[in-house]
Amino acid sequence: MAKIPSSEITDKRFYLNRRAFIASALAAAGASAIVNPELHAQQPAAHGRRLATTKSALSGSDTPNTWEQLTTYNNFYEFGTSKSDPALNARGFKPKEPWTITIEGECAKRGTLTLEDVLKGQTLEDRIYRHRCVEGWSMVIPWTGFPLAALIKRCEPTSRAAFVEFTTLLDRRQMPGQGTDVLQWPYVEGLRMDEAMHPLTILAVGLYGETLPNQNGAPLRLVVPWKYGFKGIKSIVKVRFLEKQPVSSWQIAWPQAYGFYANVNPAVAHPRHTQAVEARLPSLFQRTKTLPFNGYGDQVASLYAGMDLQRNY
Ligand SMILES: Nc1nc2c(c(=O)[nH]1)N[C@H]1C(S)=C(S)[C@@H](COP(=O)(O)O)O[C@H]1N2
Ligand SMILES: [Mo]
Repeated sequence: MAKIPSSEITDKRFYLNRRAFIASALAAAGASAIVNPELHAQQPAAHGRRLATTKSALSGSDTPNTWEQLTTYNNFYEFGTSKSDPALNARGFKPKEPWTITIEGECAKRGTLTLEDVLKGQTLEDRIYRHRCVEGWSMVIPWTGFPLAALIKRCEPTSRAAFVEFTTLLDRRQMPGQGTDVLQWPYVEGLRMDEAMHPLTILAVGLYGETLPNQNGAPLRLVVPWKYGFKGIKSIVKVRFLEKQPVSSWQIAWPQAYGFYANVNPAVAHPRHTQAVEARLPSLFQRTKTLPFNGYGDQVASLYAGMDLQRNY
């Protein structure tokens, strides 16, 4: 049997005890206060470094989920497939210093940039965005980041660049989920150039004005608020400009369920989950109607004028 470090055993015990406690507390409370137990199954992330930020005019005004909720309920399959796995398994992840991003493809400035280079002279903004996962839950997340457009301009894409592809770090030693075949690794996502240049599209480096916790995609991840959460690729190490539409890891895994566009659309059901309603976490049963483009339609619907969004899901 593989040796389990004692720290992990302690974590596991903490987790199981906490679960049992929550289960009995829920039973005692009756069915009235149904909170998702996975939201409390792990310790929240340690706080990061405070960033110098300004509030963005593009920030929403919904009340954000708590730090605890946002750092204990995650999808990051590199660290396991259950919502509470990343908080536990990403704890030891050490993003390489300096973090480098390779710039490839149809652009003048191919090469590598460090994250420090990218952030030099860049204003960091706080933006509260709604987040909708295709699985039917939603949260409100106070990101800290900057427009993806700022990085793209600096790469000087050629006139042939019609799409941008992003790739997550591949590191089997630090990312145990990459030893499984739930997805093709490394995780790959993409955007059409106009989507990538849209002012709502950001690269996030922080949460609540502090550096990103590992489980949320440290040190750099994509956020596209009108699309399903899976477009928001984490721990990005490569940006590539392409003439043709790239193929994402989720399209490879299940093309009927995960399209390239992935615009939030209550009228197009996923084979396993309705998209008409969502559960706003932490409550599992407080359902609200899902809005087209996750409520950002006024700002982005024109990008898709004339497109059949039933076919281009
Ligand atoms: N590399 C990578 N990025 C990823 C994922 C993943 O498994 N691996 N999961 C996606 C999904 S399905 C969602 S809903 C969001 C979750 O982001 P959060 O944990 O910060 O809420 O990350 C997305 N980005
Ligand atoms: Mo998701």
